[in-house]
Amino acid sequence: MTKFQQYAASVYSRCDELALYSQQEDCIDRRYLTKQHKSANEQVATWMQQAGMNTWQDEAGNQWGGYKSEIPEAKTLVFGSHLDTVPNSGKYDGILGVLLPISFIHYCSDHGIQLPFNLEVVGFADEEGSRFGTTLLGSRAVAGSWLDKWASLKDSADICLAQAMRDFGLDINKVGNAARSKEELLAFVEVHIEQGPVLESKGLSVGVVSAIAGARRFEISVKGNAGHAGTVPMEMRQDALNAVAEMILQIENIALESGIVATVGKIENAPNAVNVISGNCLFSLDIRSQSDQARDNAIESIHQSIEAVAIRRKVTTDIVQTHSANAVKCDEQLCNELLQATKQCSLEPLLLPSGAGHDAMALTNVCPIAMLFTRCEKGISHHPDESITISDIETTLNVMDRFIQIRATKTKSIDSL
Ligand code: HGY
Ligand code: MN
Ligand code: MN
Repeated sequence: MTKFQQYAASVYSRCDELALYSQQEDCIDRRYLTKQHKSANEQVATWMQQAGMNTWQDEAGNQWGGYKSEIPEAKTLVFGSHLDTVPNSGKYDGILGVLLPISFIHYCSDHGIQLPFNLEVVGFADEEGSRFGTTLLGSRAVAGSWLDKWASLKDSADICLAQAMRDFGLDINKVGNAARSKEELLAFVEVHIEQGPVLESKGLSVGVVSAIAGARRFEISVKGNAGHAGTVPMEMRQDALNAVAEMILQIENIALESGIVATVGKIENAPNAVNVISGNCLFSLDIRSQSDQARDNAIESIHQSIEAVAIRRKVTTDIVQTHSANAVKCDEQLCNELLQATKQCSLEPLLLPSGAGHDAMALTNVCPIAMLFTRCEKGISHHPDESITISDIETTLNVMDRFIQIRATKTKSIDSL
């Protein structure tokens, strides 16, 4: 048992509590600018206040908490992750990275611990992109890389982002005020479940992230010719769904050959009737790689393959890119400090890449970034079976504690120069 045992238990039970804020009865589904997002922000703000933090919500809907240093003009070390989820998600993706640092700060408050830098925790409002398709909206607002064209993004109910912000009580014209300056930030460190099997396979509770895979996302529409399932001969059909089926298998082959990952996760078909040949299809495509060049080469091959299928099957296509984030290397000094902190906890230090995307990617152009992974059972994520242990939460808190002590010592020595 360590000094963080009760704080770890609190993180674990609060993940259960936050899971209740969902737009679906039978699974976790919390999306940007919904009433569940608002309630989750309010609940997290309450926990932040109980931890002795002052709280505010920024103009993009991100929830913030601050634990100020007594040193005037101190710079700020930010921890955080996202509070939104994918549909039918687990309880820990993003959430752990918000609740764990809040509990660490609660420990600091309880013990009157003062630091030579401010600590802040942010709950980003939209990392998954589940509602509007484009991801990292909250963190890109903080990074000052919000795009005006996003105002017209629409959700499945045809509500545009600007209207959804108004309904939430935000003004999209003020989202620029959410941007933080380079001068005030020391670093951004994101604690996150690994969402993969490596830590578990090595019997490790935590790992330090070396780099985050780059991603590009597309929406691909395929237009054929609807028709009677009984009367149109096979050789005369322009079947959109069959064309998409062939495209998806070709995408899978290209991904296997090029060592990248490609996922078609969403598909819509119209008119979607048992006795009607498909006339229109819309499907998503998510492509990732640790190498932007490998990713982009594979995308070029995929585009060519899609066009070849379309010509042969006499259907037309329209490919729209909805997201692009290049691969990001984590800050070397921060990684070394996290590895050192891991060793100080008598744990085997491990540096590993992240195949998943994270908010930290967006912050890399305003401050140095790093990530600390916590083991999750069987690497399962984006699924209700996502699972972690209180013991691994406690270990992560211990590593965070050591990391902050390393940082504080360095900051004091720099300040004393
Ligand atoms: O899709 C991802 O990599 C992240 O979970 N948003
Ligand atoms: Mn996720
Ligand atoms: Mn995540």
